Amino acid sequence: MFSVHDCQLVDLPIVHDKAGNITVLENNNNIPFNIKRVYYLFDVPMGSERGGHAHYELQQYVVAASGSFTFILDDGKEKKEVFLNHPNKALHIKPGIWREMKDFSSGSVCLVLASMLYTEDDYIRDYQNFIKYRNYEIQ
Ligand code: T46
Repeated sequence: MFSVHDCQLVDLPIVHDKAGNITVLENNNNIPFNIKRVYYLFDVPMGSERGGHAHYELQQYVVAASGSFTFILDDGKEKKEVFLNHPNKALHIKPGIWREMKDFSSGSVCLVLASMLYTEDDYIRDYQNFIKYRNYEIQ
C-alpha cells in the first residue's frame, strides 16, 4: 500500500529551443509504467471540483499541460496538496490514493497518462469504503 509520500512530483525532460520547447514521454524509457490510456480535462469552469475517488490499481502521471490546478491526495491517514502549474512536472499518483482536484485556472488543461484502460471496476467512489479498504490492507 502506498502513502501520499510515495506520490511525488517528477521533473520531465525538456528539449529547449528558442522557437519553443518539447517534452517527450516514452514507454519503458522515462515513464515507470506502460501507458495504456491518455486523457485530458479541459474547459473546467472556475470553482469546479473534480475527483473524489481512488483507484485500486491505476497509476497516473498528471501534468498541467496548460494553466494550473491543485490535487489533494489522501492515503486514509495523511493528506497532501500538490499545486501543478508547469508542463515540465508530472505528479506520479500511485494506486490506492484518494484524490480531489480544485482551483482550476481559466484555460487549464490537465493531461493524464494512465497505466490501464478505463474501467469503473477500478474506482472506489465512496470515501467510507476507501477508508475501510485502506484499514483492511494496513492490518
Ligand atoms: C484523475 C483525474 C485527473 C470515461 O468514460 N473514460 C475515462 O477514461 C475517464 C477518465 C472517464 N470516463 C468517464 C467516467 C465518468 O462518467 O468520464 C466521467 C468522469 O470520470 P472521472 O470521475 O474519472 O473524472 P475525474 O475528472 O473526476 O477524474 C479523472 C480520473 O479518473 C482521475 O483518476 O486523477 O481525472
